[in-house]
Amino acid sequence: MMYLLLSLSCAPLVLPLDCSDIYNEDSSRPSGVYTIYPIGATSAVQVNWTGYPPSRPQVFQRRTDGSVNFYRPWSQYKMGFGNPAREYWLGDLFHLTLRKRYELLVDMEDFSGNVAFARYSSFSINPESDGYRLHVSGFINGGAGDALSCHNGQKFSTFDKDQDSWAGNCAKSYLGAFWYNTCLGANPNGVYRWGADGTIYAVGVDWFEWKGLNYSLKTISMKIRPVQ
Ligand SMILES: [Ca+2]
Repeated sequence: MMYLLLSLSCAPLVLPLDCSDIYNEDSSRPSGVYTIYPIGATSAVQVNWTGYPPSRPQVFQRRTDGSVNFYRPWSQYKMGFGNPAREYWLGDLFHLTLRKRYELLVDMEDFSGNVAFARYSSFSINPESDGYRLHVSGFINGGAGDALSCHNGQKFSTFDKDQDSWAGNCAKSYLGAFWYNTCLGANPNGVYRWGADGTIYAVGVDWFEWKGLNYSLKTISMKIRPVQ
């Protein structure tokens, strides 16, 4: 019994908040899927740990091949879904961005092998009680242009929770879930299509300032990293 008590008292009590905490604990860990705890022991979330130093970003959204359906209700976007190693949405970004200051990097690729990015020096999300409202600023152009600033200050909307600034329902009209305004400059959670497709306007994985709203990207990922 004494041994058990000693073992418990010596057990590591620090749970990782994010990937930088995983790195700080043991930088030699291999790449793979690890568990983080954004708000404590009962908040386990799986993330894809790349093994890079903590200055490298942590992905919270990724599209790569259309393998996951992103047309999902509020409860799914709150909880997270998909496969951390491929296409996924991490869920509850409020708690992820609560304790540190973060910047945002959006990487994208078209079906011709061209790549571009958009970077934002400040990124945070309000609690669910305020609709996971987006705060993004400090745009830096990596060739993609700025399709996100028009979403700044908006609440998150899904087809079953219309919190956009349009009289209609942006999530239903554009088949995604996002911080829709009236409605969109970017639709990263839209329908996965294969490049140029104007059959149904603006329902694809679009980034207006780079490829327009009738071109669905091959890949897009949204990732954050702590800033000093
Ligand atoms: Ca509306």
